[in-house]
Amino acid sequence: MDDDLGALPPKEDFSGWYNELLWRAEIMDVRYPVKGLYVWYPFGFALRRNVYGELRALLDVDHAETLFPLLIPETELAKEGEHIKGFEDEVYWVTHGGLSPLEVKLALRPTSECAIYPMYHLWVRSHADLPLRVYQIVNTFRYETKHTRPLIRLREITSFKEAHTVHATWEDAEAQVHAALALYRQFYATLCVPVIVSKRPDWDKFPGADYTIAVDTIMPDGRTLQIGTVHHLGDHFSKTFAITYEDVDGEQQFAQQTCYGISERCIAALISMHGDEKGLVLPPAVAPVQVVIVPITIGKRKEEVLVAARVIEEELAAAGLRVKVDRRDLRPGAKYYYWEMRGVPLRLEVGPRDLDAGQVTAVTRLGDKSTVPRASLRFGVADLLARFTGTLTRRGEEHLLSHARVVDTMEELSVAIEKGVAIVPWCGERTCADFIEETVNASVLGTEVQAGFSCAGGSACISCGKPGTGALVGRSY
Ligand code: P5A
Ligand code: ZN
Repeated sequence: MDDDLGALPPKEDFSGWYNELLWRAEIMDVRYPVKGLYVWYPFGFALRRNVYGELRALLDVDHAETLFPLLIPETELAKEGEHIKGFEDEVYWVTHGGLSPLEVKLALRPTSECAIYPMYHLWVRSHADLPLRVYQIVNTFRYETKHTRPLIRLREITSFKEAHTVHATWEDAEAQVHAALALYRQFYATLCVPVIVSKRPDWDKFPGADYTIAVDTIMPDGRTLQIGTVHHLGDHFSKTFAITYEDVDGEQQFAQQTCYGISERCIAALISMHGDEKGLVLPPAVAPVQVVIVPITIGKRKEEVLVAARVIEEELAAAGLRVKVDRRDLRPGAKYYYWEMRGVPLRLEVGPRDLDAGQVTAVTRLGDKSTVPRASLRFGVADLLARFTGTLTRRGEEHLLSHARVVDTMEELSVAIEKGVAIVPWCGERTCADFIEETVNASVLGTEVQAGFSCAGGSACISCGKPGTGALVGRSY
């Protein structure tokens, strides 16, 4: 057990903190002998199940879940010119079946457009089939050459949620882009993770898209992490894969498409945003254990305390909470430490004195201590958990605001970028973006920035002085 290892490295040393947290909280085991591939511990997997349960619930309202093959024939993957150009450096190839070379090489999907769209060619017939909204949660493979990191930059993305939609008109597809962004906002609100939404510059859009809108968050060290993207594909893929429908007048039309994806980076963001030097801090909505009960059994009323703990457990479980009594033969302090590392939002302590007073002692993962009357425990616990969620949301927003600055000179930008992101006026020209990027060693991430602060607009481009609008600049993972 990780009993007396003490605190984690300070969060200021983000990489050190993150790596040690992942194994001490039993999220990921990084010892698998292939670079960029990691193993989910059962506790991490329980967290993953809850997080993806929230995502599924949001999608299931008007999307259908499906499952496509992992292997894509080279002939299909190569069809859309921009798409293959964007991914060719990153594809893993299957070239043999046993000892025999394959006639057509097979790619491990880096994403599934070229697996799904040949089938959409068969599925989409008439305007009555539209809109079509399908998603799958699968593993995908990308031979990443940048520094790999668990949950953040993987060569096997184990939890790639990809949605693929088909529409009659470009405007319908655009409405879907906005619906997908609203869905992602709602998902991240459930995780209490604040986001910045912006439109990626043209040279940074998804290969084969008309445009890309990205969802970013700000990590503890001020660097951004792209935690979701929504792409308007226009008719690029429908022309390549002949996805056509018969319109109301009996004419054949090319369909308009979107796709959007989220990976386990959502879990990296969740962990990094809320955790502290004692370990994970998890929002109740996704915590594998929401309430842990620690019986204080010193003295001779041990049996009575254990019975009371069991009754409380049953009562809270019946109310739908994920609750656990820690009956292990350990000091209470060791148990506190153990569950704090695993991010349990609420700890209930039940001892002889609590029994006599008709109460339970409650301590949140952020250290707020109170007593809850035994008679109304269910409601007291629900209230504490709801407040806890509110506190995480507020702390997250404060983090975002304190790491974002609206500035309009290069000098201010170079100061702001050391702490986090900045919004600067930019004219939209690539040469100016290149100049900004070189000067402050950061990236122009996007435009039309939507976040919890107002952005610069209508002022002079900080590079050339021509009229500009607000662009998000930051250093990203
Ligand atoms: C959208 C879904 C796509 O692949 N096709 C289907 C589209 N978009 S994307 O931007 O390339 O990827 C979607 C999101 O996945 C995350 N991501 C990664 N996560 C971990 N490791 C990686 N190597 C990795 N690559 C991409 C990003 O959050 C991205 O926004
Ligand atoms: Zn300019």
